[in-house]
Amino acid sequence: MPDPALKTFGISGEIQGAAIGGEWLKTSGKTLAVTSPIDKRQLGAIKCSTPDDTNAVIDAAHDAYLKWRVVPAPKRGEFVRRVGEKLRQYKVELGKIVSLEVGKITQEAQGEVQEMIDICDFAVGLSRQLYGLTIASERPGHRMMEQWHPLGAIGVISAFNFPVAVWAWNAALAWVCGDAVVWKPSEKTPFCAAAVQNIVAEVLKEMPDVPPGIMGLAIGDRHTVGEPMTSSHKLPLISATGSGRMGREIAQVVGKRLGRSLLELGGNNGLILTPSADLDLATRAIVFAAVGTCGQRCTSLRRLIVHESHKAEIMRRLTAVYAKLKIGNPLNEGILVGPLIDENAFETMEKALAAAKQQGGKVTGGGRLTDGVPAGGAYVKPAIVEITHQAPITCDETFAPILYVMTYKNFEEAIEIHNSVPQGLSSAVFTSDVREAELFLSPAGSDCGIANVNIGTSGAEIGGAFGGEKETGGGRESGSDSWKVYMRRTTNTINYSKDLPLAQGISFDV
Ligand code: UN1
Repeated sequence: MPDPALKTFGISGEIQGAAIGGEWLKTSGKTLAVTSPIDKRQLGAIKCSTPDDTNAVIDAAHDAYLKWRVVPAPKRGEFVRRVGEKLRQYKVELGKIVSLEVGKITQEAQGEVQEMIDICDFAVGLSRQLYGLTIASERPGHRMMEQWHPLGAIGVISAFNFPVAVWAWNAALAWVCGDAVVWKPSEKTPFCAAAVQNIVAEVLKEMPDVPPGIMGLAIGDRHTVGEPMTSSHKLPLISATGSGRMGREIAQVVGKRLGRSLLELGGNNGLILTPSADLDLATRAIVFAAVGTCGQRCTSLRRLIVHESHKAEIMRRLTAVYAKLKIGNPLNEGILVGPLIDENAFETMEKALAAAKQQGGKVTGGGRLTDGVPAGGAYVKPAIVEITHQAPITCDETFAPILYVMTYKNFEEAIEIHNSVPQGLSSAVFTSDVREAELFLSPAGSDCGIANVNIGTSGAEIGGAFGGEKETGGGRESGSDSWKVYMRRTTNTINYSKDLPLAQGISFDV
């Protein structure tokens, strides 16, 4: 019996692995069993996309783009508005599928769907604000301006941990910008993607003038889906979320054909806890960021850089909260931490903790939890590791609830420790001292794409640009002016005089 939430979206048994709008292709790739991290229960199966299927989706997206690009942007916004409406309607059911496939607690799963709704709203407004500049020309009787035009079909490669929101950040913007979208979801979350495909298909049905190919989906591995996408000239932008290894590979393939890539890769997010910090606020922020989503957000807090005067007190508070954390079936009311995505993730956590111990770390917590949790899932006790910042393991992003706690003596040193890792996604300082706060946000402060004051590292709103520097890949998605990467800019100079003066005062009489 399929879960009722899956039934809502017509998902049961084995489904096809590729779709163009509401039409599911007859895919013939390998069969992939879809299981839930909650209890290893099989939810169904997918017949994956072959390279030919993937190319069919890309071709359809390209053809759709040719039509979509000339639809007025506010009309494109109307399509996105309706997608947002449908998402409101299906928030609970789609959230349930996110919980089933990722193991997120209900609150966080629905929060993820809310991010989709929010970015749709943002994009609808944006559809009337794709502004270009007018520029003063140096020549008499001339006018200069810039216009933003649609770019093409966009490839979106998303990760398991935010299986629907990150796609929406890209798709909602891409659509109002006049682009089509081809989506490769994680193989761990194919039903989330199938559900979203069917939700958007309902809107396409209501709006027969919209070319269905703007919503393309191909499910499969890097060979059958990823590579056809990254190497296709019909996808001028590849937006990818995932590991550093994956990002490097994508950047090379896309770079080779001089395409654009928007990369959102690993984070190794730090929080500086200063002597003037409000410890009540900080404790709550640290716990949510470190153990929320079982430590599997790109923005999860991994490093707590605490002033030595607060070390004992914050350890006392954190260990007390950790001891009573409700860990278990994420669908149950009151549970705050669900399972890791799979056994591999568990092994990776175990290895990181072993390395931390070997490098002088003192580990509290960690290890498998078997009592009071569904059998089959990889449930763990979140770990706190007291360790020096010189320990190499603290430079790794381990997708699990491990919090490294390290101390500092003066604020400049704290910033140095903070910036000493290869990644640069999210960061935070807890302080009541305006000088420390401003220094942290200044050019000499945090080197991350996201820098917060008295807020944790995770749980960013959609209105800001999301992404980071260094090995995080440099991409920016979601709010602010991130939309510009989904468009091409043209600079136009118009001569309304009866002369032909050349720029730079050049005379060239013929
Ligand atoms: C991610 O983990 O890839 O800021 C995205 C956050 C969420 C998005 C995380 N809004 O934690």
